[in-house]
Amino acid sequence: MSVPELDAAEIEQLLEQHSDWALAQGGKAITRTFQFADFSEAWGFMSRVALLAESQDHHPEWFNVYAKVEVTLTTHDAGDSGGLSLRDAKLARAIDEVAG
Ligand code: H2B
Repeated sequence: MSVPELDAAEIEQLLEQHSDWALAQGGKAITRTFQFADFSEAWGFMSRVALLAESQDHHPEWFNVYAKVEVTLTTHDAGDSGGLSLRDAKLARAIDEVAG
């Protein structure tokens, strides 16, 4: 079922509240890169985020190399062909809290 897409003002607000995140995929996603001390810390972060994501039934796209984790959030079910929704804002907030 389709999820409402954020409008331009809501996306602007999201980026203001989560200033470490940037728009990606032509405005249909947000992305943030996390740099940790080592792989163990990066994987610990990913483990915590994975549990949160599963509990929210909303899952990140991510890429990990050693201590770096690139996270992309988008809602596949938003609008006609995917986009940003409140689900992404909620998960971004939770991820920021995990990262501290
Ligand atoms: N994660 C993300 N990032 N976008 C979605 O649209 C999405 C998801 N949809 N996780 C969920 C699961 C959907 O497939 C299930 C059926 O609710």
